[in-house]
Amino acid sequence: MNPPPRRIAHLDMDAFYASVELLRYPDLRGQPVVIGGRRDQQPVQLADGTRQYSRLRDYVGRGVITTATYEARALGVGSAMGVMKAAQLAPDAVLLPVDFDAYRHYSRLFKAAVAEIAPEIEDRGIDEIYIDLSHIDEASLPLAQRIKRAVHEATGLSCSIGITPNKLLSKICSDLEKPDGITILGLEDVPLRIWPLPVRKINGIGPKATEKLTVLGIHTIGDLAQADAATLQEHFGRSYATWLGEVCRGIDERPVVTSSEPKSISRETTFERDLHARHDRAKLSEIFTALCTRLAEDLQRRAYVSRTIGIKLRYEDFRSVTRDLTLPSPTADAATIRRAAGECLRRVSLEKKLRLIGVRASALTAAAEAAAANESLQGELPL
Ligand code: TTP
Ligand code: MG
Ligand code: MG
Repeated sequence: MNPPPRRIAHLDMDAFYASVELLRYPDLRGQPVVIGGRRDQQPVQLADGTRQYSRLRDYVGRGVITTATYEARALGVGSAMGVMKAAQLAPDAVLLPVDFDAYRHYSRLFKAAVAEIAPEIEDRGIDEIYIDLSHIDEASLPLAQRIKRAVHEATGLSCSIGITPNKLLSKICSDLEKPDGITILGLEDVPLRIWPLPVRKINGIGPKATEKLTVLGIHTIGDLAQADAATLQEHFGRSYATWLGEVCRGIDERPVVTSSEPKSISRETTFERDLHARHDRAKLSEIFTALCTRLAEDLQRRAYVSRTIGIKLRYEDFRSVTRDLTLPSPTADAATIRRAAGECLRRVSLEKKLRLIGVRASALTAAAEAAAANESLQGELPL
């Protein structure tokens, strides 16, 4: 069996710190706002219930802007700019102090919301993640829309998503239609969509390399694709030149590295029409077995074994029940999971019709670890 073609998303929150601030100061929506003040720039609540905000023009100090709303960016203000310099461009813009605790809170919320839909996540910092969508059976556009909706429901915030065959292109794409954008590209779109972009859009071509490329007359990614390999090698050395030659063609094989260990992996399905355990027995059984098989495949692909198998049922009246069963030894085997889930099913009422059925594997350990533990156990057995 061939693995499915890679489908990688990059998701980046829009004007992240500023957007979190607007959640608590919604009266600032639509205005130029920059984040980067000190505590004494905290808004003041007035007796009449309105708030008084600090303005850039009143700022004195050496502070730097972390980010700005898109309205402020339209005035030329942005990340990493000195606050006093920004004050010259946008004197009336509102200045707010940073609140990292709040940003970390919303960072956790949006990542958890995405993980509910697509658990193979590589954390790339406070406001961005890569997501491996290769094993999700849904077209890219509705999937991206569903992820954006989940993020918005969990946080009230918008984000932008790029979906392509690899991390390199997805990182570029999540930025192309910001804010609130979705950009989906295949390798065949690289000449049309990627080549016109400046070389610095490639993650890994920094200011220094950009400057050297400019001197060589290479401004766009397309210029880079046309460039003479020997010349590049002469100026950048072999390995960086080889890398430049690949990235300008949209080639990038880096895997999505999921660092955080999942607590559980589950598969569930909502039926097109409610099903009854007795009358629709054959159909239900088929769906149930398929879920167990897919769960086993999820475990195997991610190299986990599970000790606790559980089920979730949602009845036609939206009431849900769960049951689980702990096994004598961890497994990633479809038939074992199916048997355990079947045991759980015997312990719930099947009188009412069902809307949804799900299977969950928890108490996970890395398969290699479990095998090693098993071996050392056997080693200790008296023969
Ligand atoms: P970014 O994702 O680069 O920017 P952003 O989310 O503010 O805006 P965009 O819509 O273009 O993605 O960075 C995420 C957060 O990291 C940003 O809200 C503030 C912080 N940050 C800094 O503190 N300093 C910086 O120089 C940058 C670039 C970001
Ligand atoms: Mg962002
Ligand atoms: Mg970011």
